[in-house]
Amino acid sequence: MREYEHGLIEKKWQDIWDEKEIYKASNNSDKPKYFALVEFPYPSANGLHVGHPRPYTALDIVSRKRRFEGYNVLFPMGWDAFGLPTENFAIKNKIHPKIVTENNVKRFKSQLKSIGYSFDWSREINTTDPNYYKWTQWIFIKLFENGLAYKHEMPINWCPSCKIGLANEEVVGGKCERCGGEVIRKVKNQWMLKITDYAERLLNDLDLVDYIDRVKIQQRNWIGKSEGMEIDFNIAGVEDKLRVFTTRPDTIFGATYMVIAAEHSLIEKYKDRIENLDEVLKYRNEVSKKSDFERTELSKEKTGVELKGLRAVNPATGNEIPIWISDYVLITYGTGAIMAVPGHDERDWEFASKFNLPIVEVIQGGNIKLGAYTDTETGILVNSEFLNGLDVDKAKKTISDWLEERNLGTRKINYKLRDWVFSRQRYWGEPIPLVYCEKCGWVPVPESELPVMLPEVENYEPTDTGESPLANITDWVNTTCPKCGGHARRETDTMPQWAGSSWYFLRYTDPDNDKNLASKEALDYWMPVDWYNGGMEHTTLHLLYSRFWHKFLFDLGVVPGPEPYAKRTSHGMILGDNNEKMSKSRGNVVNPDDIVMDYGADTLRTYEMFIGDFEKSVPWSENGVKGCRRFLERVWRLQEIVKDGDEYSNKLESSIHKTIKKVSEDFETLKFNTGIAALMSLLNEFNDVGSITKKDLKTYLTLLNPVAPHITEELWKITDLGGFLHDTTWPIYDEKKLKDQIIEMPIQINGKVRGKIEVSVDDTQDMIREKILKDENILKFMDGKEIVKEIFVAGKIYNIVVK
Ligand code: ANZ
Ligand code: ZN
Repeated sequence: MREYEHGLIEKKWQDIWDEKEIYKASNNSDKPKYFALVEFPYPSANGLHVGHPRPYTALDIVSRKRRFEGYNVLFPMGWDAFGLPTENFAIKNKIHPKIVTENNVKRFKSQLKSIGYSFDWSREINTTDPNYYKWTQWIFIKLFENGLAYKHEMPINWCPSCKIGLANEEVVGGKCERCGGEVIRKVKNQWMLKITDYAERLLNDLDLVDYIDRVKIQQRNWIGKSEGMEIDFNIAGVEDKLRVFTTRPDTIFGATYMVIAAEHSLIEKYKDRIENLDEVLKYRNEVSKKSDFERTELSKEKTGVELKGLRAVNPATGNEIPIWISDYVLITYGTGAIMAVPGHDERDWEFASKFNLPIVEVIQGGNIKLGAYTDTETGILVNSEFLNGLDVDKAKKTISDWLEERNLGTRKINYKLRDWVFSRQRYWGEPIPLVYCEKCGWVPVPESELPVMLPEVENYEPTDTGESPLANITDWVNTTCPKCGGHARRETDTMPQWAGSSWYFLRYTDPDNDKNLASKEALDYWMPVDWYNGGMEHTTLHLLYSRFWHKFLFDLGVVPGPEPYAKRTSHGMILGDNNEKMSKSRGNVVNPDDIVMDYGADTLRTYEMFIGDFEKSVPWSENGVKGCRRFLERVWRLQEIVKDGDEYSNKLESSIHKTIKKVSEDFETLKFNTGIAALMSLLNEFNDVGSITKKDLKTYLTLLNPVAPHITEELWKITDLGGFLHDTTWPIYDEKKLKDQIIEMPIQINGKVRGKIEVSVDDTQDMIREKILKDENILKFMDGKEIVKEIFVAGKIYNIVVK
């Protein structure tokens, strides 16, 4: 027997598969289709990380299994290559981002190829390819034409010392990630996408798809639908109102003060009336530096300042109540102002307790005495005049009608979901394909002129003013208006990294199409994606953004259904061996290249799937890798015990059927680890029995193949199982054979077990009696006596009484 030389074997089979194009999907096939998708990677300068192969191997297993099951499988790969890390790397190393991207893609691709994934590389896409981003721009224009893209003043994170706008991820605890300086908010006019128009559909259509629960829950929470009321509170002494959003209008008699967000327009408007303006402005300035997250952190001490000189009037009680400014109310939600009900809202309670504001109980069983939040979703109204005695639901309805009748409020549904800030003042992104004309306003670039190419620039560093570096290229910026022919200026903002990934799966269906983003036939055939696996960190951004674009394209008649992904699953992270996140600075990064080199791609794949529960985070262990390598070496030695035979070995038959069932089910339900464990224990049984038939081996190699495709294909060849493993079909189990076929049946003589005999589960009592009476060892205990009674329990035991 030759040694198990993984290097030679893996390279050899990768070349053969490539040459035979067996992973190429056809757009024209009689087979049922199966579209398996993994999130395409960002080709960073660090190369592949051992975290990447976990989801890729999982869906490679599913794809390989589906091919065996007779599907026409599309399992594609590409590059999500625009974005900040490349741009920053380019600036630092003075290499053009295009070149950086090319180099990184080359490296990623060769790494992925070395792991033996069954990707259809003929459909490779790259979001930075003009033939690709032409269609990203096309979709943007359609959004614009349909009123879903608009310009709006939005605060961005701004580092005054680096003079650049920062992405949220680049702000760490309010400080600039690069220089450590304090980050402020700067208001910029930004392109926004109206994802909120789709909030209700994004929520309801979760019922149409098969996503794991935690993904659905996160999406629902992120969309955050709330039903309540907008209520107007008069401001005493002026003809103006302060509008609030509340989900609890029933508690209005307990509203003892108001709170507005730091950015609320009331402050500017009544500057002259506010007696302590300096104090208010000082507080507002402090708050402006904090992110929404920092502002609303529950555990932190409440802060705020009263607006002296301005008071609101509670429309239910007629009482004048103070107005405060505090960071716990956000400008970005509801109306940016609240009626505070400290008797029944925890944040209000903390605030009122700190600043000695009156607390009134309006629902029995509130939290006044406890000082901790109790459930006031149910209960009976008190201290609330005409609401007294009603339960919460009735009170809500009564007060809502009462307020609406008096034009003091309207029922309102709010969503936590915000419109999508779509502008970046950066170079390495898709140019936004619009021009601004003094006469015509914003005008889209005509489709025939797409793509608007990202121009070559000398310097792609961010500008001092916070504008995109594109703004400095006057030749490019100055253009003519497609509508009136007059002078116009191009938009110099680029799109966010999320743009290219919001529709990429569609392009895989027809990647070279230059007339459409993909042909109707291709989309009708392949969509929706049958199974999409990706990280939990993408649940609320990428997953929601792409569902939004897909719904929009559905409304345009471009795609055949309302949802892009029929099924969504998510994997856990792979941590360093010390249980911390792998990172350069912690020095615990494992390079998959080393594992492929030293142990082989099949070992890497097996280990990544065997490492633990696929959905949980798990630490890397070099010993675990070694264990998987030893397992494959034992598989390799199966060639020494295989004998001819077209049937399963008697002694192994039921174990094999059981393993087929277990592996088939586990590979469908994210339990790759227990599926592999079943294959490990079947291997032990093979070795215990000492010899196996070709049929035993065939089934074994087929089951293991999706996990370890190279070694199994090689063994198939060496042991002469006929043709290629990749041409075989997935084994099926026989329900009837799941029970053990051969068992060792204990034989009792006068109440004592005196021996065991091997019987088949189908053997009749007579057949077994015959065997017993031939067994010398057992006959000894009968001592020539006469059998007076026999009790036979099929499949379990044979009792004999002799006298
Ligand atoms: C009075 C009240 C009484 C409230 C009570 C709650 C409990 P959800 O469910 O998340 O939509 N709120 C409204 N706008 C806000 C903003 N911009 N920043 C911070 N808080 C805001 O929560 C709605 C509730 O959150 C609203 O109902 C309001 O407080 C607060 F016993 O009004 B409530
Ligand atoms: Zn014009």
